[in-house]
Formats: sequence, C-alpha cells, structure tokens
Amino acid sequence: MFLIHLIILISCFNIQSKANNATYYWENTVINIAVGSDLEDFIEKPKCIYVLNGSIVNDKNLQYERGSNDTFLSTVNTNVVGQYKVYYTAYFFSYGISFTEEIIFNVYDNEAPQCIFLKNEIKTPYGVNITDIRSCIIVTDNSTPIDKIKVIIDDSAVNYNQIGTYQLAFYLEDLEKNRSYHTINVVVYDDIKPVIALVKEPIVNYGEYQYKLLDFVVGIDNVDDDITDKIEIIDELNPFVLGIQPIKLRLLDSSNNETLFTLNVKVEDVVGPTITLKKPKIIVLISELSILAEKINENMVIEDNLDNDIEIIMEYEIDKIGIYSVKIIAIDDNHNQTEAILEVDIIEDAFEFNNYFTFKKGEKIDLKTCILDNNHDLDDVVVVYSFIDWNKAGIYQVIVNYKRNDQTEIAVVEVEILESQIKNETIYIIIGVAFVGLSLIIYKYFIKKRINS
Ligand SMILES: [Ca+2]
Ligand SMILES: [Ca+2]
Ligand SMILES: [Ca+2]
Repeated sequence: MFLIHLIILISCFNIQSKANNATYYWENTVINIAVGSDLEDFIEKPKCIYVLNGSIVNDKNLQYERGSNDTFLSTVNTNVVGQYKVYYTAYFFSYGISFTEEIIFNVYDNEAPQCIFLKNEIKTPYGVNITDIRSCIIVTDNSTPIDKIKVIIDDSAVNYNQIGTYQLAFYLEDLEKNRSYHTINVVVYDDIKPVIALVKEPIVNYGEYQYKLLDFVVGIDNVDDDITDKIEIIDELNPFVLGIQPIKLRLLDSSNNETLFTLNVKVEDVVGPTITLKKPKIIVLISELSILAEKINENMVIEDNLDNDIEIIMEYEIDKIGIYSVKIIAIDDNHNQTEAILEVDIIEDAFEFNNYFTFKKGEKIDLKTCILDNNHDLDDVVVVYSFIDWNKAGIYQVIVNYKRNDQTEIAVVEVEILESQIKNETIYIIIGVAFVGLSLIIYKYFIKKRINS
C-alpha cells in the first residue's frame, strides 16, 4: 500500500507538470440510503470523472480506495441512521494520477413503525381507562428498537363511564418522528354484579297484606346506581303464618349480571290491642268502689288482630270522692301494649233530702233550724224564698239553698200548716172548762141543799 501511495504521489506530480488542460469531477458525492438497505448497492455510486484535453478518460486501470485502507464497509452502518463521511480516492493508474473526495452517506429512516393487531378489540371494565395497548399489538420499525417506539393513545372518543363500543385512536412514532396512525375498537363492559343490602329488619305484621318487601332492601349497581325497583321477588310471603319466611330476591343489572338474595322476613304481631272507651268519663258512687274495675270494664271494648286473651292492667289508687285518671293498659301475647286514659268521677251516694214538714196552725218555727235538724248531711241552709201564713192552714212552698260537701244546691221545701189539730184542742179545753164549771155548779147546789135541810 505504501508503494501505491508513493506511485500516486509521483504520478500526480507528473500529470500536474505535464498537462495543465486536465480536469476532474466526482459524481454522487452525497448518497442517501434508506436504513436497512444493503450497502453493497451504494458502494460504487460515487464516481470520479477524469477529463483530459476535453475528453473523458476511460482508464481500464482505474481503481478506487474507499476509506483509508478500504475501511468503508466498517465505517458506514446502514442499519443505524446517521451521516457518514468517507474519503474516496480514484487511482487512474494508466495516467499515474489520483483524486480524493469526501463522500457523504446519509442513512435515513422515513418509514413509520408498523402495527400488527393481536386482537380486533380491547375490553375494559366500566370506569377503567386504557393506558397501554401494547399487549394487543406487535410494533415493528425499520430502525427504531421496539422499546423506543412510542405508542401514543388518543381515547377522547371513549366513554369509560358508559357501556358500549368505541374507537380508540393511537399512533406509533419512531425515533425519527415517523408516525403511523391506527384505530382499534374498545368495548367498555360491566361484569360486576349488583348488590342487594338490607336497610331495615324485615318484619311484616301478622295479617298485613299491603306489605312492601322492597322497603327492607336496596339494590345498588356500579353502573346503574340504585335499581331497587328492578328487584324481582321470587317467593310469596304468607302474612298469616307467624315466624320467619325466606323470600328469594333476584336482581339483574343492565349488563345482565345476576345477584340472588334471601330475605328472611319475620311475620309477627306488632300491633297492640285497640281500647275503645264507650264514654271518656264514668261516674261511680263511692259505695261502688269495690266494683270499680267492673264498672271500668263495662265502659270499654278491647280487641286485637290476633289474640283473644288480652291482659288488661288498670292503674289507679282511689279511696275517696274525687275525679281520677285511670290508666288502662292492654297487652297481647306478643307484648304489644296499648294505653288509654279513662276519667272516673267518684261521687257521694245519693241522700234523702227531708223536705216535708207539718206544723200546727199558729205555731212559729225557725225553718232553717228545722231543716238542718232533719237533714244531718247538710252543712248549711239558706232560705231564699218563703211565704208562710202560720195562722192559716195550707201547704206552702219554700225555696232554699243547701250546702253539702262544699256544693250548693237549690231545693223546694213544703210546709203544711195543720188546722184540725189546733181546733180540737180548743174544743177539748172548752169542754174541759165547761165540765169543771158544771161540776162546780152541781157541787155548790148539793152543798146548799144539805145546809138547808
Ligand atoms: Ca422507521
Ligand atoms: Ca354492574
Ligand atoms: Ca296484636
């Protein structure tokens, strides 16, 4: 090689000294090579044209040296994008002349990455965004390593919060910014079952037929929200059977995910007896205190939806006249109880008001004292109206106010003036006086007769 250089050096010198009308130029000093291409196809593109005295020299001994010591092949890597500079030297051996030129090899990539679909659609659960689709595609590029290829997702057309099929766009970008655009279908699905949950203890009253079992539960779904009204009641409840009855419930969400639930409904008597008072207040004589419970019982009707044998409690403490509130409690077999208040008025027993008096004609009596003396129950008496002619036989009416147990009442008192009683006495006196007088006359006559004889 040293020898060749030496010859070239001498030759150059020669030609320059011999022929001043010689010239040369290079063709294809810039070579663009798509990445991955075979370099052999480009090696011979750059050519040196030697023109001597106006004619192109065709030297059969022309040889090229590419790169120093022909290192061209190891210098340019067509698999790696970039610009490579190589010095070419053309040796026109027949003329003992050589020319050197810098040749530029541009290894370029203008091919976008390729995409192979492994699936024709991507499924994603409701509400879950797609952030990576690499598991669904195979990405290749002519120059950029797979892990360096960007996969950029545009899911603006996907509604993750609504079940459905949407188109997801994405593009692949290599290191040279070459892009390829693609789309793939996205299926937003729901495979989460709805939930049925108890909201209150399921108790139905015995005999109640307008029960609403759905009042005891809620049905909630991740997609459909509250779908309580979609709960299907499979079994039927018998409200006339006491105890727990398992009732099967079924709920489907809009994606037909099914949930089954057993509602253990307890049928029990939760209604207390009804107490109906015939009268809100009863009046009882104090002498009837021993049968007060009977009196209260007579005044009320107690009924229950289930039990006939109702326990009745009466709460009172009564031992004297007055108005009392009696609490009545009715309890059925299931300990449901109802209360009612009854007013009880305990009054004094009725008394005989002695209101008829007889007097002798001419007799003058204090009427008030007389009434009080004949009615020991009374506290006081006030004569309100009185017109009695004590000297005239007849029946007179007197109006009085009398006070008893702190209560004032009005009453009519009748006073009879007796005539006959007074007349007879007078007659007896007259007869008696006449008899005594006559006896004295007879006595005097016999005395006189005895003296005279
Ligand atoms: Ca590429
Ligand atoms: Ca669901
Ligand atoms: Ca009951």
